[in-house]
Amino acid sequence: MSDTPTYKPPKIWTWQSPNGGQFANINRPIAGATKEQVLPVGRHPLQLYSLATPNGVKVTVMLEELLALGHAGAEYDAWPIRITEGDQFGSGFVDVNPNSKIPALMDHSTPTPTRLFESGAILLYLAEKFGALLPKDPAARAQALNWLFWQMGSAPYLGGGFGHFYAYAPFKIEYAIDRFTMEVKRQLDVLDRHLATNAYLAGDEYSIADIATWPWYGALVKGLLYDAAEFLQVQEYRHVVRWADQINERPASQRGRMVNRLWGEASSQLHERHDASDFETGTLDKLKKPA
Ligand SMILES: N[C@@H](CCC(=O)N[C@@H](CS)C(=O)NCC(=O)O)C(=O)O
Repeated sequence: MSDTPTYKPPKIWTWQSPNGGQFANINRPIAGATKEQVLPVGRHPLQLYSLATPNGVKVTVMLEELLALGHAGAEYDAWPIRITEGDQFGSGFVDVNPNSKIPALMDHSTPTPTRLFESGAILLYLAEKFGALLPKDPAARAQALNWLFWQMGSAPYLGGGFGHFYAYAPFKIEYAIDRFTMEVKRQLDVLDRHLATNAYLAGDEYSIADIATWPWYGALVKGLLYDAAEFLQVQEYRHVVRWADQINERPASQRGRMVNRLWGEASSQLHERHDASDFETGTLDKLKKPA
């Protein structure tokens, strides 16, 4: 191994900020709000506070899929939370998600408003609320939940582990990159073996398990995450690639990935979403036009 370990942890860790890593300016060892910031509320019962990161788009894809299925009650307002500017530490956001991470959702249609955080919990809540995208058959439903929770437990190794050390850390550490590359390739192989004999993660039906997993592992094999397709030799996972290509074509999936996206091609960004027609007009364009 080419790295020589030089760091000897002190007896007591102290916070030395910033540490030079990308996003280091938003990392803190304490929870809670740092500033008063009221969240905007639009006209729909569902108010989403998010950003088009892999965890964020799970929810916008879900809402767009529900709307495509004809569930008008899934209409929503989506407000961007600029995590690099610390919006997740605003008092209003912390009231919705004490964990200060996107996505966060408020459902104002319940007798008292329901606050929702953790993307997996939000997907399950919406699937149950609308009776959609979660198989009704108990055995298939169990499979969907297995894979939904597999994703929730596995993706931090891909994002916080592999992605962090391969793409974002201020210097490359062979030990860390090796450790997390090994795990991510193992995870891809888990998916690949399952998708060799299953159209979707829960079997024949597209479900919240696929909606949760595509933005991480689907995007990875499509070369959309961490510029790591060659490094990981993603083409070897051909059943994952087949599944990723299939989901990539879904119009609701494409729409969902645009919502609260603040970077990339202008045509791929819809900063705020309040109505289905926003996809035609584009809030980015609206924001650019003089009032
Ligand atoms: N387990 C959470 C993870 C959410 C998460 O990590 N969100 C990131 C963006 S993908 C975030 O808000 N980061 C801001 C921060 O850590 O301050 C979920 O699935 O909802």
